[in-house]
Amino acid sequence: MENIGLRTPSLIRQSAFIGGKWCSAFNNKTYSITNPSTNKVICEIPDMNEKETYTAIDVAHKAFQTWKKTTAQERSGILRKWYNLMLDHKEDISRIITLENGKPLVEARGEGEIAQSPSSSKEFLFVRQPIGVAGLITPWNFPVAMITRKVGAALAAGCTCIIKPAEDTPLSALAMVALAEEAGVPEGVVNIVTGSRQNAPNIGKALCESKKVAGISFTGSTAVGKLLYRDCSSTIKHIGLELGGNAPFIVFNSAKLSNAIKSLMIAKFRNSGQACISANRIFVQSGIYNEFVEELKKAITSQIKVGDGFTEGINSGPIINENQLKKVDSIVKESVNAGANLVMGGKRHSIGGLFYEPTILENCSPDMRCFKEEIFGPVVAIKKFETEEEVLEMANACDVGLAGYIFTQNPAQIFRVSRELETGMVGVNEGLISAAEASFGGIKESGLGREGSRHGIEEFVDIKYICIGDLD
Ligand code: TXE
Repeated sequence: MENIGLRTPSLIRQSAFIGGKWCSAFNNKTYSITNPSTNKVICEIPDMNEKETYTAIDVAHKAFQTWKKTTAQERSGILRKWYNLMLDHKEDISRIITLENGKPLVEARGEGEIAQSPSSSKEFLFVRQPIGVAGLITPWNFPVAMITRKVGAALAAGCTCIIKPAEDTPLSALAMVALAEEAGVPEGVVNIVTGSRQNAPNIGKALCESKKVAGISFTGSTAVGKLLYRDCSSTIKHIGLELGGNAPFIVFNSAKLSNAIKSLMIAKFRNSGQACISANRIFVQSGIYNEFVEELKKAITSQIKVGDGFTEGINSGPIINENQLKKVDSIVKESVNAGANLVMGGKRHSIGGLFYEPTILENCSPDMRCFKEEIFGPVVAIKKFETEEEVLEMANACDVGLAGYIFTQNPAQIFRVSRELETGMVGVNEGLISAAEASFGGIKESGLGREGSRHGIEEFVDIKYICIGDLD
C-alpha cells in the first residue's frame, strides 16, 4: 500500500468490527477502495451484506442491555477518552480521509471549520431513556464528521450502534473505530459493517426492518432517505434524515462585495462543492451583478488550485467517483444547452482523472438542471434578480430546504429574509455555518430532525412519562 506517512499505520484496518472483534465477511468476499486522486486501488475491505448486519444488530442489542445502565458520567468518561485519542491521531485520520476521499489535507484536517460559539395527589415524572440500538448510515463527503456527529450523540444518550459507512470511504471510519476500541468502548457498543454499493440496500433494509433496531440516522441523498423512511414504517422507528439541499445564496445590492465573494468561495468550493449545504443557486441583485461575476472570476483564478490533496498548496481535490463526475458534467452541459452562459471552466480538468475545472455559469434560470438539482461539484450557477419579493419566491420554489445564505447590510432585511427563507439554517453574511455546537438539519425534503448541539442527543432519547398516584 502507498506510504502516506502515517504515525500509526495500524489505523488502516481491512476488517469490519462487530461485537468487539475485527472480522471478514462470512463468505470472505472483499471489494476495493480506490484513491480518487490517482484512481489506484488502496486496499480491499470486507464486502458484507444483510447476514453480517443481523449479527451486528444482535450484538448491539445485547450490549444495549448493559450500556443503557451505565451512568452518563461513565459514558462521558469513555467518550472523552475516545475524543482525546482522535485528537492525538488527528493528523493520521486526516491523511486517511485524503487518501480515500481526495480532499486536500488542509480540509481533511478541518482547520477553521469549528466556530466558537461556544396539584393534585399525583406526581408527574418525565424520564429520558436511550431509544436502543441505532443504525447510522453515512456518506463519503465528510467521512469522519458525519459519523462523529451521530455516534457521539448516540453513545452519550446510552444507545449502542451499528455504523454503515459509505462504500467509497470506509477506511477513516475503521480508523475511528480502532480508536474506540483503544478508548475502552465496551464490546458490542460500537460496530461497523462495511459493504460495497451493491450490498448497501440489503444492509439498509436489515437495519430498517429489524425490530431490535430502535432508530436510524441517515445522511445522504434524498432518494435513499425516502427509501429508508418507507422501510422504517414497518417497525415505527425513530428516523433522523439529513438529506440533500439546494441552497440559495442571495446577494443584495447593499452587501459587502468582498465578503460575499469570500463567503461564496467557501460555501461553494469547500470539498469541491460536495457538501449538502454547498451554495447551489446564486442570486445576485442587478445593482452589483456585473461586478460580482467579474470579482468571482478573479477570485477563482487566483485562489483555486486543483490537484492531489497530498500536494502542498492544493486546495481543491477530485470529485469522489466517475458517476458523480458524470453527473456534474452533464448538469453543466445541459444547462449551457438550455441557455446558461459559460464564463469559465465547464469541463474535466486537463490534469485528467476525476478532477473538474472550477466553473461559472451565469444567466441561469430556475428551469435549468443547475438550479433544479444539487450540483455537488465546483460549479457556480448565477442568476440576476431585481426585488426581494422576486428572489424569495424563486428561492422558496424548491422541494428541499437545508441551508440558505443572505448577504445584505440592511438589518430589517436580515430578519425579514431569514424568517421567510424556507430552509432549516440560514447564514447571514457568512458562508461557513456548520459547527458542532449548532443544531444542523433541514426542512421539506431535506430531512427530519437535527444533529449537533444538545438537539442532536434528543434524537436518540425517548421521554417516558410516569404518573405516580397514591403510594400508600
Ligand atoms: O448518495 P447515497 P450518493 C447527494 C448529492 C449526491 C447524491 C448521490 O446530491 O450527488 O446524493 O450521492 C448508502 N439503503 N448527497 O450516491 O446513495 C450508501 O452506501 C441503505 C448529499 O453517494 O445516498 C452511503 O453509505 N443505504 C449528501 C449512503 O447511503 C444506502 C451526502 C449515502 O449514499 C442505500 C451524499 C440503500 N438503499 C450525497 N443506497 C448530504 N446530505 O450531504 C445507498 N446507501
